[in-house]
Amino acid sequence: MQTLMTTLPVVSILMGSENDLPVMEECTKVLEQLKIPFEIHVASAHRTPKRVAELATGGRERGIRVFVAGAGGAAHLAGVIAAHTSLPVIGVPIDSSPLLGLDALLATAMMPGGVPVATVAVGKGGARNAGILAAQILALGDASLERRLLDYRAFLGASVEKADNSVKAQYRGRAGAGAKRKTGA
Ligand code: AIR
Repeated sequence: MQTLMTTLPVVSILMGSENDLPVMEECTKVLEQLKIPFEIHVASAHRTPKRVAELATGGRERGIRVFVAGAGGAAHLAGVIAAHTSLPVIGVPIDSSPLLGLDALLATAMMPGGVPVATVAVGKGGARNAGILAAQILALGDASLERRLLDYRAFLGASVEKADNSVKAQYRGRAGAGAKRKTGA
């Protein structure tokens, strides 16, 4: 199995506007946590279409293996990237418009047959999942990244258990908390 022994970027993150960064940072945080090198760009399918085409077309040559594209409104960024490369493209719909991301969700997800974009949820949760999904794709050829992903899952599980204990502690001793449901009439 081939291992990613490189510090060159393997994920390319594009966003339609600098205003998308607070959402897309959720993706960069996950990639940093999983030690996956990435590049990051602002490029717009409508405002800088040639730049988007160049970044997408040259991706494979730069060593990129997965694209993550976040955009809001008439969000064509992920789809345009997918039109220019055969590398996997993950689309993050961003809730930056008066339609709160429903427009971006449909524009990103509803690709014509033959040119897929793997679309995640709208907003920060989606951006985070885009990072994890990119890592899962890369981990198919990288056993040590697979281990880091398993550690990440374990960490998620542990934080839910911690939250469970914290909520129970807050309700301990309060009327009704922990009371057994009466059965029968
Ligand atoms: N956008 C930029 N070019 C094409 C699109 N769809 C999106 C950005 C951002 C929204 O338009 O991704 O979410 C508003 O961008 P701005 O720069 O006006 O704040």
